[in-house]
Amino acid sequence: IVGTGGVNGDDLPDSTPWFPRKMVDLDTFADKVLEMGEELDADHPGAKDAVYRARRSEITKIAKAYKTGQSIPHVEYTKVEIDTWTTVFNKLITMFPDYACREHQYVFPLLIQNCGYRPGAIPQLDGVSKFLKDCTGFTLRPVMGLLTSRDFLNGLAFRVFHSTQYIRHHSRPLYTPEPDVCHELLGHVPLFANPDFADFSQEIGLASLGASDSDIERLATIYWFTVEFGICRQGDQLKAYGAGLLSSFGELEYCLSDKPEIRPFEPAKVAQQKYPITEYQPVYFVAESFKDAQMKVREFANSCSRPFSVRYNAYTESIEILNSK
Ligand code: TIH
Ligand code: FE2
Repeated sequence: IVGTGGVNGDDLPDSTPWFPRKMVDLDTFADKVLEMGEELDADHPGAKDAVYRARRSEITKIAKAYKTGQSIPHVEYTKVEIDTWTTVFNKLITMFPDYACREHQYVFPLLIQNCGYRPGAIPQLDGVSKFLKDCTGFTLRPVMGLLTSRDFLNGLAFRVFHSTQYIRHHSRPLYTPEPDVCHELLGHVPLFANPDFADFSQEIGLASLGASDSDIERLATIYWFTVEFGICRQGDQLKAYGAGLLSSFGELEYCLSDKPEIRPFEPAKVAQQKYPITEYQPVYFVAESFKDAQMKVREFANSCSRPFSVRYNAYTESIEILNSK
Protein backbone atom coordinates (compact mmCIF):
# COMPACT_ATOMS: atom_id res chain seq x y z
CA ILE A 1 0.00 0.00 0.00
CA VAL A 2 1.63 3.22 -1.09
CA GLY A 3 0.45 6.35 0.68
CA THR A 4 1.16 9.97 -0.07
CA GLY A 5 2.28 11.37 3.26
CA GLY A 6 5.99 10.63 3.47
CA VAL A 7 7.89 7.34 3.52
CA ASN A 8 5.38 5.58 5.73
CA GLY A 9 2.17 6.35 3.85
CA ASP A 10 -0.48 8.81 4.87
CA ASP A 11 -1.34 7.64 8.37
CA LEU A 12 1.80 8.89 10.12
CA PRO A 13 3.54 12.26 10.54
CA ASP A 14 5.99 12.93 7.67
CA SER A 15 8.87 13.21 10.14
CA THR A 16 8.51 9.53 11.16
CA PRO A 17 11.59 7.51 10.15
CA TRP A 18 10.73 4.63 7.78
CA PHE A 19 10.07 1.30 9.43
CA PRO A 20 9.06 -2.20 8.28
CA ARG A 21 5.30 -2.80 8.29
CA LYS A 22 5.31 -6.36 6.90
CA MET A 23 7.69 -9.21 7.59
CA VAL A 24 8.92 -9.11 3.97
CA ASP A 25 10.09 -5.53 4.50
CA LEU A 26 12.97 -7.04 6.52
CA ASP A 27 14.43 -8.18 3.17
CA THR A 28 15.60 -4.59 2.62
CA PHE A 29 18.11 -4.82 5.52
CA ALA A 30 20.38 -7.44 3.96
CA ASP A 31 22.96 -5.27 2.21
CA LYS A 32 23.02 -2.44 4.74
CA VAL A 33 25.54 -3.99 7.16
CA LEU A 34 28.09 -1.81 8.92
CA GLU A 35 31.78 -2.29 8.18
CA MET A 36 33.75 -4.01 10.92
CA GLY A 37 34.39 -0.80 12.91
CA GLU A 38 37.89 0.47 13.53
CA GLU A 39 37.67 -0.28 17.23
CA LEU A 40 36.55 -3.82 16.51
CA ASP A 41 39.04 -4.29 13.71
CA ALA A 42 42.05 -3.48 15.90
CA ASP A 43 40.90 -5.92 18.55
CA HIS A 44 39.72 -8.66 16.20
CA PRO A 45 41.95 -11.72 16.06
CA GLY A 46 40.70 -12.58 12.55
CA ALA A 47 41.19 -9.12 11.04
CA LYS A 48 44.58 -9.94 9.50
CA ASP A 49 43.93 -13.58 8.60
CA ALA A 50 43.14 -13.71 4.86
CA VAL A 51 41.90 -17.31 4.96
CA TYR A 52 39.52 -16.48 7.81
CA ARG A 53 38.20 -13.39 6.02
CA ALA A 54 37.62 -15.31 2.79
CA ARG A 55 35.74 -18.01 4.67
CA ARG A 56 33.51 -15.38 6.24
CA SER A 57 32.58 -13.84 2.93
CA GLU A 58 31.78 -17.33 1.67
CA ILE A 59 29.34 -17.89 4.55
CA THR A 60 27.79 -14.41 4.44
CA LYS A 61 26.70 -14.98 0.80
CA ILE A 62 23.84 -16.96 2.31
CA ALA A 63 22.67 -13.98 4.32
CA LYS A 64 23.01 -11.65 1.36
CA ALA A 65 20.70 -13.81 -0.77
CA TYR A 66 18.24 -14.78 1.97
CA LYS A 67 14.58 -13.78 1.55
CA THR A 68 11.68 -13.94 4.04
CA GLY A 69 9.98 -17.35 4.14
CA GLN A 70 12.92 -19.33 2.80
CA SER A 71 14.61 -21.98 4.87
CA ILE A 72 18.14 -21.09 5.88
CA PRO A 73 20.74 -22.88 3.72
CA HIS A 74 23.08 -25.25 5.56
CA VAL A 75 26.75 -24.46 6.03
CA GLU A 76 29.25 -27.29 5.75
CA TYR A 77 31.61 -26.25 8.56
CA THR A 78 35.31 -27.07 8.36
CA LYS A 79 37.30 -29.09 10.89
CA VAL A 80 38.91 -25.92 12.32
CA GLU A 81 35.47 -24.35 12.74
CA ILE A 82 33.98 -27.42 14.39
CA ASP A 83 36.94 -27.63 16.76
CA THR A 84 36.40 -24.02 17.80
CA TRP A 85 32.73 -24.75 18.49
CA THR A 86 33.68 -27.84 20.49
CA THR A 87 36.13 -25.88 22.64
CA VAL A 88 33.55 -23.20 23.38
CA PHE A 89 30.74 -25.71 23.94
CA ASN A 90 32.71 -27.95 26.31
CA LYS A 91 33.94 -25.02 28.39
CA LEU A 92 30.58 -23.33 28.70
CA ILE A 93 28.55 -26.39 29.65
CA THR A 94 30.71 -26.78 32.73
CA MET A 95 29.67 -23.29 33.83
CA PHE A 96 25.98 -23.12 32.93
CA PRO A 97 24.77 -25.02 36.03
CA ASP A 98 26.29 -22.37 38.32
CA TYR A 99 26.08 -19.21 36.25
CA ALA A 100 23.16 -19.41 33.80
CA CYS A 101 19.63 -18.35 34.74
CA ARG A 102 17.08 -21.11 35.23
CA GLU A 103 15.32 -20.40 31.91
CA HIS A 104 18.56 -21.08 30.03
CA GLN A 105 19.15 -24.26 32.01
CA TYR A 106 15.60 -25.47 31.33
CA VAL A 107 15.91 -25.11 27.55
CA PHE A 108 19.44 -26.37 27.07
CA PRO A 109 18.62 -30.11 27.29
CA LEU A 110 15.80 -29.54 24.77
CA LEU A 111 18.33 -28.07 22.34
CA ILE A 112 20.50 -31.14 22.82
CA GLN A 113 17.49 -33.39 22.12
CA ASN A 114 15.91 -31.45 19.26
CA CYS A 115 18.61 -29.40 17.56
CA GLY A 116 21.75 -31.51 17.75
CA TYR A 117 23.60 -29.35 20.29
CA ARG A 118 26.76 -31.31 21.09
CA PRO A 119 30.54 -31.23 20.79
CA GLY A 120 31.75 -32.18 17.32
CA ALA A 121 28.99 -30.54 15.23
CA ILE A 122 27.77 -26.98 14.85
CA PRO A 123 23.95 -26.87 14.87
CA GLN A 124 22.41 -25.47 11.68
CA LEU A 125 20.42 -22.22 12.00
CA ASP A 126 17.50 -23.65 10.04
CA GLY A 127 16.70 -26.43 12.50
CA VAL A 128 17.19 -24.09 15.44
CA SER A 129 14.91 -21.48 13.88
CA LYS A 130 12.14 -24.08 13.43
CA PHE A 131 12.54 -25.15 17.05
CA LEU A 132 12.24 -21.54 18.26
CA LYS A 133 9.19 -20.99 16.07
CA ASP A 134 7.47 -23.89 17.89
CA CYS A 135 8.46 -22.53 21.32
CA THR A 136 7.70 -18.80 21.08
CA GLY A 137 7.21 -17.83 17.42
CA PHE A 138 10.71 -16.38 17.23
CA THR A 139 12.64 -17.15 14.04
CA LEU A 140 16.23 -16.61 12.98
CA ARG A 141 17.34 -14.74 9.87
CA PRO A 142 20.94 -15.01 8.67
CA VAL A 143 22.82 -11.72 8.67
CA MET A 144 26.09 -10.68 7.01
CA GLY A 145 27.41 -8.68 9.94
CA LEU A 146 26.34 -5.83 12.18
CA LEU A 147 23.11 -4.13 11.17
CA THR A 148 22.32 -0.60 12.28
CA SER A 149 20.71 -0.55 15.73
CA ARG A 150 17.48 0.61 14.12
CA ASP A 151 17.26 -2.29 11.67
CA PHE A 152 18.32 -4.87 14.22
CA LEU A 153 15.81 -3.73 16.85
CA ASN A 154 13.04 -3.35 14.23
CA GLY A 155 13.45 -7.08 13.48
CA LEU A 156 12.60 -7.95 17.09
CA ALA A 157 9.16 -6.34 16.65
CA PHE A 158 8.40 -9.24 14.28
CA ARG A 159 9.97 -11.79 16.61
CA VAL A 160 12.79 -12.08 14.12
CA PHE A 161 16.33 -12.37 15.39
CA HIS A 162 19.16 -11.57 12.99
CA SER A 163 21.83 -14.17 13.49
CA THR A 164 25.38 -14.57 12.22
CA GLN A 165 26.29 -17.94 10.73
CA TYR A 166 30.09 -17.68 10.71
CA ILE A 167 32.27 -18.56 13.70
CA ARG A 168 34.87 -16.65 15.74
CA HIS A 169 38.57 -16.90 14.95
CA HIS A 170 40.11 -20.15 16.23
CA SER A 171 42.96 -18.32 18.01
CA ARG A 172 40.68 -16.88 20.69
CA PRO A 173 37.70 -19.14 21.39
CA LEU A 174 36.72 -17.87 24.84
CA TYR A 175 35.97 -14.24 24.05
CA THR A 176 35.21 -12.43 20.79
CA PRO A 177 34.50 -8.72 20.36
CA GLU A 178 31.58 -9.37 17.96
CA PRO A 179 28.74 -11.83 17.55
CA ASP A 180 29.36 -15.23 15.93
CA VAL A 181 27.42 -18.46 15.65
CA CYS A 182 28.59 -19.67 19.11
CA HIS A 183 27.25 -16.49 20.64
CA GLU A 184 23.92 -16.82 18.83
CA LEU A 185 23.42 -20.53 19.49
CA LEU A 186 24.67 -20.79 23.07
CA GLY A 187 23.76 -17.30 24.29
CA HIS A 188 20.66 -16.06 22.49
CA VAL A 189 18.80 -19.13 21.28
CA PRO A 190 18.05 -20.70 24.70
CA LEU A 191 16.49 -17.44 25.93
CA PHE A 192 14.36 -16.84 22.81
CA ALA A 193 12.75 -20.21 23.56
CA ASN A 194 11.32 -18.70 26.77
CA PRO A 195 7.89 -17.02 26.37
CA ASP A 196 8.48 -14.19 28.87
CA PHE A 197 11.87 -13.39 27.44
CA ALA A 198 10.42 -13.47 23.90
CA ASP A 199 7.76 -10.95 24.98
CA PHE A 200 10.39 -8.78 26.63
CA SER A 201 12.57 -8.73 23.50
CA GLN A 202 9.65 -7.97 21.21
CA GLU A 203 8.67 -5.08 23.49
CA ILE A 204 12.01 -3.37 22.76
CA GLY A 205 11.50 -4.07 19.06
CA LEU A 206 8.01 -2.56 18.99
CA ALA A 207 9.26 0.58 20.77
CA SER A 208 11.96 0.97 18.09
CA LEU A 209 9.58 1.17 15.09
CA GLY A 210 9.62 4.71 13.76
CA ALA A 211 11.47 5.95 16.86
CA SER A 212 13.67 9.06 16.68
CA ASP A 213 17.43 8.55 16.33
CA SER A 214 18.01 9.48 19.96
CA ASP A 215 15.33 7.08 21.17
CA ILE A 216 16.89 4.33 19.03
CA GLU A 217 20.20 5.01 20.76
CA ARG A 218 18.55 4.72 24.16
CA LEU A 219 16.66 1.53 23.24
CA ALA A 220 19.86 0.00 21.83
CA THR A 221 21.55 0.72 25.16
CA ILE A 222 18.70 -0.97 27.03
CA TYR A 223 18.98 -3.91 24.64
CA TRP A 224 22.73 -4.07 25.32
CA PHE A 225 22.32 -4.22 29.11
CA THR A 226 19.52 -6.80 28.98
CA VAL A 227 19.46 -9.17 26.00
CA GLU A 228 23.25 -8.99 25.63
CA PHE A 229 24.62 -8.39 29.13
CA GLY A 230 21.73 -8.76 31.55
CA ILE A 231 21.91 -10.46 34.90
CA CYS A 232 18.90 -11.34 37.02
CA ARG A 233 17.99 -12.19 40.57
CA GLN A 234 16.80 -15.77 41.15
CA GLY A 235 16.13 -16.59 44.77
CA ASP A 236 19.04 -15.14 46.71
CA GLN A 237 21.48 -15.48 43.82
CA LEU A 238 22.46 -13.52 40.74
CA LYS A 239 22.51 -15.36 37.39
CA ALA A 240 23.36 -14.42 33.83
CA TYR A 241 20.72 -14.19 31.10
CA GLY A 242 22.55 -11.88 28.65
CA ALA A 243 23.81 -13.72 25.58
CA GLY A 244 27.15 -11.90 25.55
CA LEU A 245 27.80 -13.37 28.99
CA LEU A 246 26.46 -16.85 28.29
CA SER A 247 28.68 -17.24 25.22
CA SER A 248 31.90 -15.98 26.81
CA PHE A 249 33.65 -18.28 29.23
CA GLY A 250 35.76 -15.39 30.53
CA GLU A 251 33.05 -12.79 31.01
CA LEU A 252 30.54 -15.27 32.44
CA GLU A 253 32.80 -15.87 35.39
CA TYR A 254 33.77 -12.20 35.70
CA CYS A 255 30.19 -10.81 35.67
CA LEU A 256 29.19 -12.74 38.79
CA SER A 257 32.45 -12.07 40.64
CA ASP A 258 32.92 -9.11 42.98
CA LYS A 259 34.80 -7.07 40.33
CA PRO A 260 32.08 -5.35 38.26
CA GLU A 261 29.56 -2.84 39.58
CA ILE A 262 25.96 -4.09 39.87
CA ARG A 263 22.95 -1.75 39.69
CA PRO A 264 19.18 -2.27 39.59
CA PHE A 265 17.48 -2.34 36.17
CA GLU A 266 15.81 1.04 35.70
CA PRO A 267 15.39 1.71 31.96
CA ALA A 268 15.63 5.52 32.16
CA LYS A 269 19.01 5.22 33.91
CA VAL A 270 20.24 2.22 31.91
CA ALA A 271 19.53 4.15 28.69
CA GLN A 272 22.18 6.76 29.65
CA GLN A 273 24.96 4.33 30.50
CA LYS A 274 28.09 4.32 28.27
CA TYR A 275 29.65 0.95 27.54
CA PRO A 276 32.70 -0.60 25.90
CA ILE A 277 32.12 -3.12 23.08
CA THR A 278 35.46 -4.89 22.91
CA GLU A 279 36.11 -5.72 26.55
CA TYR A 280 34.29 -6.93 29.68
CA GLN A 281 31.55 -4.60 30.92
CA PRO A 282 32.38 -2.51 34.00
CA VAL A 283 28.68 -2.27 34.99
CA TYR A 284 25.75 -4.72 34.86
CA PHE A 285 22.07 -4.18 35.67
CA VAL A 286 19.95 -6.69 37.59
CA ALA A 287 16.41 -7.54 36.43
CA GLU A 288 13.96 -8.97 38.96
CA SER A 289 12.20 -11.05 36.26
CA PHE A 290 11.59 -10.88 32.50
CA LYS A 291 7.96 -9.90 33.11
CA ASP A 292 9.01 -7.08 35.41
CA ALA A 293 11.66 -5.92 32.94
CA GLN A 294 9.10 -5.99 30.12
CA MET A 295 6.67 -3.77 32.05
CA LYS A 296 9.47 -1.34 32.84
CA VAL A 297 10.51 -1.18 29.19
CA ARG A 298 6.88 -0.59 28.16
CA GLU A 299 6.68 2.32 30.60
CA PHE A 300 9.95 3.66 29.23
CA ALA A 301 8.64 3.34 25.65
CA ASN A 302 5.58 5.40 26.60
CA SER A 303 7.90 8.18 27.72
CA CYS A 304 9.65 8.24 24.30
CA SER A 305 8.84 10.97 21.79
CA ARG A 306 6.97 8.83 19.22
CA PRO A 307 3.46 10.25 18.61
CA PHE A 308 1.76 6.87 17.99
CA SER A 309 1.91 3.32 19.24
CA VAL A 310 1.99 0.01 17.43
CA ARG A 311 0.84 -3.56 17.76
CA TYR A 312 2.05 -6.68 15.95
CA ASN A 313 -0.58 -8.76 14.19
CA ALA A 314 0.85 -12.28 14.15
CA TYR A 315 -1.85 -13.58 11.73
CA THR A 316 -0.80 -11.19 8.97
CA GLU A 317 2.79 -10.77 10.17
CA SER A 318 2.34 -7.03 10.04
CA ILE A 319 2.42 -3.92 12.21
CA GLU A 320 -0.77 -2.05 13.04
CA ILE A 321 -0.65 1.64 13.96
CA LEU A 322 -2.66 2.80 16.97
CA ASN A 323 -3.75 6.30 17.93
CA SER A 324 -1.59 8.23 15.44
CA LYS A 325 -1.89 12.03 14.96
N1 TIH B 1 31.76 -11.25 23.73
C1 TIH B 1 30.82 -12.24 23.25
C2 TIH B 1 31.48 -13.62 23.19
O1 TIH B 1 32.68 -13.72 23.38
O2 TIH B 1 30.78 -14.59 22.94
C3 TIH B 1 30.27 -11.88 21.90
C4 TIH B 1 29.50 -10.58 21.88
C5 TIH B 1 28.32 -10.30 22.45
C6 TIH B 1 27.87 -8.98 22.25
C7 TIH B 1 28.68 -8.26 21.57
S1 TIH B 1 30.03 -9.22 21.15
FE1 FE2 C 1 24.10 -10.82 20.58
